[in-house]
Amino acid sequence: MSEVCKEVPQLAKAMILLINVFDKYAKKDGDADSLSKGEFSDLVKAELILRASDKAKVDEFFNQLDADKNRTISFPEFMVFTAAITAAMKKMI
Ligand SMILES: [Ca+2]
Ligand SMILES: [Ca+2]
Repeated sequence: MSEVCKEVPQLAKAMILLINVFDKYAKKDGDADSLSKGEFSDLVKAELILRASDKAKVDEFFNQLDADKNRTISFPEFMVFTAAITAAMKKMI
């Protein structure tokens, strides 16, 4: 393998990480395509610097993200969340 092939660009790595984190939590209930409220709560508590341990806050996030109101968070809905959180983090660092 050449040096070029071994080097995965940083942004691509970040994207793969996002997919891996989503999959890790989404598959817990057997439906790997979406996050239930419990899965979303576990993900937020374990994987974010910002501790959203407050149940009301998790519920608020969940309801805002669930754009199609089917009571689960799909990967595109999750990406809206990560984009918003990343933009908020940028203001803090
Ligand atoms: Ca699931
Ligand atoms: Ca949804």
